[in-house]
Amino acid sequence: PHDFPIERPTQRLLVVANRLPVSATRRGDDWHLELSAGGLVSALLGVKQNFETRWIGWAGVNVPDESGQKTLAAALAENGCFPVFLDDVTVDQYYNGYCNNVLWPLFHYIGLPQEDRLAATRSLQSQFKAYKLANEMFANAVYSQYQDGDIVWCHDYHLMFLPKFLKEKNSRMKVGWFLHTPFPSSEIYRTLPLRSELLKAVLTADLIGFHTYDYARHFVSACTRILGVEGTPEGVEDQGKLTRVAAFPIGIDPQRFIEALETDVVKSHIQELRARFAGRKVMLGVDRLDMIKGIPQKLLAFEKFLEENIDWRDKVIFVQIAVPTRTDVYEYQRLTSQVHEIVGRINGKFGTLTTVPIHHLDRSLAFHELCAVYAITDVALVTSLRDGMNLVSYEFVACQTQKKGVLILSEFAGAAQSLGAGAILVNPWNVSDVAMSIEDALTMKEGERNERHRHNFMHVTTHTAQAWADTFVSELNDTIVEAELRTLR
Ligand code: ADQ
Repeated sequence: PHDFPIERPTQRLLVVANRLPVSATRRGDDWHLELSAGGLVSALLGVKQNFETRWIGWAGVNVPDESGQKTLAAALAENGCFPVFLDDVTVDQYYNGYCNNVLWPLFHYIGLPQEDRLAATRSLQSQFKAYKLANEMFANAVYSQYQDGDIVWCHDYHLMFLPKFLKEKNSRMKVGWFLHTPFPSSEIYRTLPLRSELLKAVLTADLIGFHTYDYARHFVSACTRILGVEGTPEGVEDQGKLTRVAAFPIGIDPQRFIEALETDVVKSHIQELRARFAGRKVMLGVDRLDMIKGIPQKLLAFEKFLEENIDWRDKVIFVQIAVPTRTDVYEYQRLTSQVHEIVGRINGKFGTLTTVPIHHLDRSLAFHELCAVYAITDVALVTSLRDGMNLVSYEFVACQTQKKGVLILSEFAGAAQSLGAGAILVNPWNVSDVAMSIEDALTMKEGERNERHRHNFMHVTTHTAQAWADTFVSELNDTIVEAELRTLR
């Protein structure tokens, strides 16, 4: 009966994250925008095909003047981005303070501020106030874009109050929330003052997602123990209202890496690096310089390996790329000096006139450089003390189509649950264990390397970022439909 397809309006997806996927720099009256190609950005480029996506978040710059705000908003709007303007005080209290000095360490089992972080504890109340206020500003920005039928997807620990503020504005809004970090055991979560308020706020969402089943389970038990609500196989139920809680493991866009390896720029970079490191096995670490990534522990393990394996001293090089982040937070400054000190000591001890065992870089790499260095690596070392997922391990696997190198992976990264069978799993706190794993990895036979790589490559190429985003969004749609049916019954 239909001779032509029925035109359905494309559903709109509002993605809300602390940071927009572009960074803005002021150039006189104009703005220069640069796409930051993180995991979340490439994941959501995929859903773009089915949805009209809009981003809402902070542009990472303080723009105090109204005319600057106007021109920036106009430039961003052309790229589907809508800014939240945060002043320096809010950034300090909300972002550096409550997000990065309280929630981030707590969710990664480092605990609440104490000793030298005690100064921050005294202002915890005011940081919490700023956190709520910032979340309200995000809610206003979302609401000014919102149209009936839109789906709102909130991201990460920065925005735990956002679902509540959005539902207060419009209870029919479809709201999902996804946490990119681990959710810790309820025994550590419950140390947080004002723990209930945060949980209640998140529970107003329709769907709550985590990387692993364990994080989801920890969240549900925090809710049942602290709020006294009921945990069900589907999520959390409070007086007849169900909030769906489930695991949605993220992935990468593997094609982007596989295709890059075929480009001339990456190929010539691979040649250069091969020549530079000729005659030596290459070990690699790529991390933000963060206390959760276990960089000092990994360096100590490498030191122990060199101490115990004299023959390997001039046959291996360890390239550690450590991007500085959150440089305003004291803990991160201290970590940088600690890492530099260990690198200096090891290079001093084992270096020769012509070479040093650790090649340490305090900076980020361009995409083509990153692909090349992943491709020439024999052993990747991912030794996070805790990590929501860890995409570096996925990216390494995607770039190893030729070499089939070995991945040493921390048990405490979410990725251990997906790449565990192909990687060598380690406890990063056990320096001897990691040192022995380095030896095993460097001497592993080709047959075993191929088999392990095959397993990991299969996972990385099937559990992609696009699949992750599609699953979350369609589950969110279904959750709403189910809820509506329940109210009709
Ligand atoms: P991150 O803690 O940032 O992410 P990760 O998942 O490894 O950790 O992602 C880092 C990204 O930054 C990767 O795409 C990587 O290529 C890039 N990157 C890191 N160092 C770099 C360097 N020196 N140069 C260039 N690029 C670099 C948080 C959580 C993780 C979770 C992700 C996604 O902490 O556990 O996997 O979000 O949910």
